[in-house]
Amino acid sequence: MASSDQDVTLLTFWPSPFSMRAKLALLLKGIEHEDLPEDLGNKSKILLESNPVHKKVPVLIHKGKPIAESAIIVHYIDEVWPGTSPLLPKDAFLRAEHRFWSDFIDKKLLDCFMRFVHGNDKDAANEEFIANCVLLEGALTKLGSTQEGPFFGGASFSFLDVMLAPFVVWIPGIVGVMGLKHASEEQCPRLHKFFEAVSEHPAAKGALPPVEKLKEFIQVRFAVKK
Ligand SMILES: N[C@@H](CCC(=O)N[C@@H](CS)C(=O)NCC(=O)O)C(=O)O
Repeated sequence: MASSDQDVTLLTFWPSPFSMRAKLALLLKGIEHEDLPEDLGNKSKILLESNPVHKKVPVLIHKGKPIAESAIIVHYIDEVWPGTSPLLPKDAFLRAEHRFWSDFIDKKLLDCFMRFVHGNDKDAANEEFIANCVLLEGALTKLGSTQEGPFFGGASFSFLDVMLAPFVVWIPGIVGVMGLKHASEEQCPRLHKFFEAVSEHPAAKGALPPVEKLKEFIQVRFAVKK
Protein backbone atom coordinates (compact mmCIF):
# COMPACT_ATOMS: atom_id res chain seq x y z
CA MET A 1 0.00 0.00 0.00
CA ALA A 2 1.07 3.56 -0.63
CA SER A 3 1.57 5.67 2.48
CA SER A 4 -1.53 6.77 4.37
CA ASP A 5 -0.74 10.50 4.08
CA GLN A 6 -1.91 10.48 0.45
CA ASP A 7 -5.21 12.07 1.57
CA VAL A 8 -7.40 10.41 -1.06
CA THR A 9 -11.19 10.22 -0.84
CA LEU A 10 -13.52 8.67 -3.39
CA LEU A 11 -17.14 9.80 -3.58
CA THR A 12 -18.82 6.70 -4.82
CA PHE A 13 -22.02 4.72 -5.35
CA TRP A 14 -21.48 0.95 -5.37
CA PRO A 15 -23.57 0.00 -8.47
CA SER A 16 -22.12 2.87 -10.53
CA PRO A 17 -19.90 1.50 -13.32
CA PHE A 18 -18.07 4.82 -13.37
CA SER A 19 -17.32 4.62 -9.65
CA MET A 20 -16.05 1.07 -10.15
CA ARG A 21 -13.43 2.34 -12.61
CA ALA A 22 -12.02 4.84 -10.13
CA LYS A 23 -12.03 2.29 -7.31
CA LEU A 24 -10.33 -0.30 -9.50
CA ALA A 25 -7.56 2.11 -10.52
CA LEU A 26 -6.93 2.96 -6.85
CA LEU A 27 -6.78 -0.71 -5.87
CA LEU A 28 -4.51 -1.64 -8.80
CA LYS A 29 -2.08 1.05 -7.72
CA GLY A 30 -2.37 0.13 -4.04
CA ILE A 31 -3.36 3.67 -3.07
CA GLU A 32 -4.78 3.96 0.39
CA HIS A 33 -8.07 5.86 0.29
CA GLU A 34 -11.38 6.42 1.98
CA ASP A 35 -14.68 5.64 0.25
CA LEU A 36 -17.53 8.09 0.83
CA PRO A 37 -20.70 6.36 -0.39
CA GLU A 38 -23.27 8.77 -1.84
CA ASP A 39 -27.04 8.70 -1.66
CA LEU A 40 -27.81 9.90 -5.19
CA GLY A 41 -31.41 10.68 -4.18
CA ASN A 42 -30.11 13.06 -1.56
CA LYS A 43 -26.71 14.25 -2.73
CA SER A 44 -24.26 15.38 -0.10
CA LYS A 45 -22.91 18.92 0.18
CA ILE A 46 -19.45 17.59 -0.53
CA LEU A 47 -20.62 16.03 -3.85
CA LEU A 48 -22.47 19.18 -4.94
CA GLU A 49 -19.48 21.34 -4.05
CA SER A 50 -16.85 19.07 -5.56
CA ASN A 51 -18.67 18.35 -8.84
CA PRO A 52 -20.92 21.41 -9.30
CA VAL A 53 -21.09 20.96 -13.09
CA HIS A 54 -22.38 17.39 -13.36
CA LYS A 55 -23.23 16.61 -9.68
CA LYS A 56 -22.31 12.97 -10.35
CA VAL A 57 -20.10 10.28 -8.89
CA PRO A 58 -17.33 9.36 -8.96
CA VAL A 59 -15.32 12.27 -7.62
CA LEU A 60 -11.77 11.74 -6.42
CA ILE A 61 -10.62 14.24 -3.84
CA HIS A 62 -6.84 14.33 -3.57
CA LYS A 63 -5.34 16.64 -0.95
CA GLY A 64 -8.55 18.70 -1.01
CA LYS A 65 -8.69 19.01 -4.82
CA PRO A 66 -11.64 17.37 -6.58
CA ILE A 67 -11.32 15.52 -9.89
CA ALA A 68 -14.51 14.41 -11.69
CA GLU A 69 -15.34 12.10 -14.61
CA SER A 70 -14.17 8.51 -14.45
CA ALA A 71 -11.81 8.55 -17.46
CA ILE A 72 -10.18 11.74 -16.20
CA ILE A 73 -9.87 10.25 -12.71
CA VAL A 74 -8.18 7.09 -14.01
CA HIS A 75 -5.78 9.22 -16.10
CA TYR A 76 -5.05 11.37 -13.06
CA ILE A 77 -4.36 8.36 -10.85
CA ASP A 78 -1.98 6.99 -13.47
CA GLU A 79 -0.15 10.30 -13.76
CA VAL A 80 0.17 10.97 -10.04
CA TRP A 81 1.09 7.40 -9.07
CA PRO A 82 2.93 6.12 -12.19
CA GLY A 83 5.38 3.94 -10.28
CA THR A 84 4.00 0.55 -9.47
CA SER A 85 1.92 -0.48 -12.47
CA PRO A 86 1.48 2.09 -15.26
CA LEU A 87 -1.94 1.88 -16.92
CA LEU A 88 -1.38 3.93 -20.06
CA PRO A 89 1.21 2.62 -22.55
CA LYS A 90 4.46 4.54 -23.02
CA ASP A 91 4.10 4.63 -26.79
CA ALA A 92 2.10 7.70 -27.96
CA PHE A 93 0.28 5.83 -30.73
CA LEU A 94 -0.79 3.04 -28.36
CA ARG A 95 -1.91 5.67 -25.86
CA ALA A 96 -4.06 7.22 -28.59
CA GLU A 97 -5.52 3.77 -29.33
CA HIS A 98 -6.42 3.32 -25.67
CA ARG A 99 -8.14 6.72 -25.62
CA PHE A 100 -9.97 5.96 -28.86
CA TRP A 101 -11.41 2.68 -27.57
CA SER A 102 -12.19 4.17 -24.19
CA ASP A 103 -14.22 6.83 -25.99
CA PHE A 104 -15.88 4.04 -28.01
CA ILE A 105 -16.89 2.25 -24.79
CA ASP A 106 -18.52 5.40 -23.40
CA LYS A 107 -20.11 6.62 -26.61
CA LYS A 108 -21.08 3.48 -28.52
CA LEU A 109 -21.12 0.47 -26.18
CA LEU A 110 -22.72 2.24 -23.25
CA ASP A 111 -25.21 4.00 -25.49
CA CYS A 112 -26.79 0.83 -26.94
CA PHE A 113 -26.54 -0.88 -23.54
CA MET A 114 -28.60 1.92 -21.97
CA ARG A 115 -31.02 1.95 -24.93
CA PHE A 116 -31.57 -1.76 -24.27
CA VAL A 117 -32.32 -1.01 -20.61
CA HIS A 118 -34.56 2.03 -21.10
CA GLY A 119 -35.67 2.10 -24.74
CA ASN A 120 -38.53 0.54 -26.67
CA ASP A 121 -36.61 -1.08 -29.52
CA LYS A 122 -34.68 -3.60 -27.44
CA ASP A 123 -33.95 -5.90 -30.40
CA ALA A 124 -32.18 -3.15 -32.36
CA ALA A 125 -30.23 -2.05 -29.27
CA ASN A 126 -29.21 -5.65 -28.57
CA GLU A 127 -28.06 -6.17 -32.15
CA GLU A 128 -25.98 -3.01 -31.96
CA PHE A 129 -24.57 -4.12 -28.60
CA ILE A 130 -23.35 -7.42 -30.12
CA ALA A 131 -21.87 -5.62 -33.14
CA ASN A 132 -19.98 -3.30 -30.76
CA CYS A 133 -18.68 -6.29 -28.77
CA VAL A 134 -17.35 -7.73 -32.04
CA LEU A 135 -15.56 -4.43 -32.72
CA LEU A 136 -14.05 -4.58 -29.23
CA GLU A 137 -12.96 -8.15 -29.90
CA GLY A 138 -10.96 -6.80 -32.85
CA ALA A 139 -9.39 -4.11 -30.66
CA LEU A 140 -8.52 -6.66 -27.98
CA THR A 141 -6.90 -8.94 -30.54
CA LYS A 142 -4.89 -6.04 -31.93
CA LEU A 143 -3.87 -4.33 -28.68
CA GLY A 144 -3.49 -7.35 -26.44
CA SER A 145 -1.87 -9.54 -29.05
CA THR A 146 1.77 -8.86 -28.17
CA GLN A 147 1.40 -10.91 -25.00
CA GLU A 148 -1.72 -12.78 -26.04
CA GLY A 149 -3.83 -11.08 -23.43
CA PRO A 150 -5.93 -11.78 -21.54
CA PHE A 151 -6.08 -8.00 -21.06
CA PHE A 152 -5.84 -5.07 -23.45
CA GLY A 153 -2.55 -4.42 -21.67
CA GLY A 154 -1.35 -7.97 -22.34
CA ALA A 155 -0.62 -9.81 -19.09
CA SER A 156 -1.58 -6.93 -16.83
CA PHE A 157 -4.35 -4.36 -16.49
CA SER A 158 -4.13 -1.23 -18.63
CA PHE A 159 -6.24 1.92 -18.89
CA LEU A 160 -8.64 0.30 -21.33
CA ASP A 161 -9.09 -2.74 -19.09
CA VAL A 162 -10.10 -0.46 -16.24
CA MET A 163 -12.57 1.37 -18.49
CA LEU A 164 -14.24 -1.85 -19.67
CA ALA A 165 -14.06 -3.82 -16.39
CA PRO A 166 -17.46 -2.72 -14.94
CA PHE A 167 -19.20 -4.42 -17.90
CA VAL A 168 -17.91 -7.70 -16.47
CA VAL A 169 -20.64 -7.44 -13.84
CA TRP A 170 -23.13 -5.18 -15.62
CA ILE A 171 -23.49 -7.42 -18.70
CA PRO A 172 -24.41 -10.58 -16.73
CA GLY A 173 -26.61 -8.39 -14.53
CA ILE A 174 -28.66 -7.13 -17.48
CA VAL A 175 -28.53 -10.56 -19.19
CA GLY A 176 -29.89 -12.20 -16.01
CA VAL A 177 -32.60 -9.67 -15.15
CA MET A 178 -33.64 -8.14 -18.48
CA GLY A 179 -32.75 -10.80 -21.05
CA LEU A 180 -29.98 -9.01 -22.95
CA LYS A 181 -28.25 -11.42 -25.33
CA HIS A 182 -24.47 -11.30 -24.98
CA ALA A 183 -22.06 -11.92 -27.86
CA SER A 184 -21.25 -15.64 -27.99
CA GLU A 185 -17.88 -17.19 -27.26
CA GLU A 186 -17.58 -18.07 -30.95
CA GLN A 187 -18.09 -14.42 -31.90
CA CYS A 188 -15.86 -12.96 -29.19
CA PRO A 189 -13.46 -15.57 -27.73
CA ARG A 190 -10.93 -13.05 -26.45
CA LEU A 191 -13.56 -10.84 -24.91
CA HIS A 192 -14.91 -13.83 -22.99
CA LYS A 193 -11.37 -14.67 -21.78
CA PHE A 194 -10.97 -11.03 -20.77
CA PHE A 195 -14.21 -11.16 -18.75
CA GLU A 196 -13.06 -14.35 -17.00
CA ALA A 197 -9.60 -12.91 -16.22
CA VAL A 198 -11.10 -9.69 -14.82
CA SER A 199 -13.52 -11.60 -12.55
CA GLU A 200 -10.62 -13.55 -11.09
CA HIS A 201 -8.32 -10.57 -10.54
CA PRO A 202 -7.97 -9.61 -6.83
CA ALA A 203 -8.23 -5.84 -7.46
CA ALA A 204 -11.35 -6.33 -9.59
CA LYS A 205 -12.86 -8.50 -6.84
CA GLY A 206 -12.42 -5.52 -4.51
CA ALA A 207 -13.83 -2.97 -6.93
CA LEU A 208 -16.73 -4.78 -8.60
CA PRO A 209 -19.79 -5.97 -6.67
CA PRO A 210 -20.98 -9.59 -6.86
CA VAL A 211 -23.26 -10.10 -9.89
CA GLU A 212 -26.07 -11.43 -7.69
CA LYS A 213 -26.08 -8.26 -5.58
CA LEU A 214 -26.10 -6.14 -8.74
CA LYS A 215 -29.01 -8.16 -10.14
CA GLU A 216 -31.08 -7.33 -7.06
CA PHE A 217 -30.26 -3.65 -7.56
CA ILE A 218 -31.20 -3.80 -11.28
CA GLN A 219 -34.48 -5.52 -10.42
CA VAL A 220 -35.46 -2.74 -8.05
CA ARG A 221 -33.90 0.22 -9.89
CA PHE A 222 -35.46 -0.61 -13.24
CA ALA A 223 -38.65 -2.07 -11.70
CA VAL A 224 -38.32 -5.35 -13.55
CA LYS A 225 -41.10 -7.81 -12.74
CA LYS A 226 -39.86 -11.23 -11.62
N1 LIG B 1 -19.39 10.53 -17.50
C1 LIG B 1 -19.44 10.32 -16.08
C2 LIG B 1 -20.73 9.61 -15.73
C3 LIG B 1 -20.98 9.54 -14.23
C4 LIG B 1 -22.40 9.11 -13.90
O1 LIG B 1 -23.28 9.05 -14.77
N2 LIG B 1 -22.64 8.85 -12.59
C5 LIG B 1 -23.98 8.53 -12.17
C6 LIG B 1 -23.99 7.22 -11.37
S1 LIG B 1 -23.73 5.84 -12.42
C7 LIG B 1 -24.49 9.62 -11.24
O2 LIG B 1 -23.77 10.12 -10.40
N3 LIG B 1 -25.76 9.99 -11.38
C8 LIG B 1 -26.38 10.97 -10.56
C9 LIG B 1 -27.27 11.87 -11.33
O3 LIG B 1 -27.39 11.73 -12.56
O4 LIG B 1 -27.88 12.74 -10.72
C10 LIG B 1 -18.20 9.54 -15.63
O5 LIG B 1 -17.57 8.89 -16.49
O6 LIG B 1 -17.82 9.62 -14.45
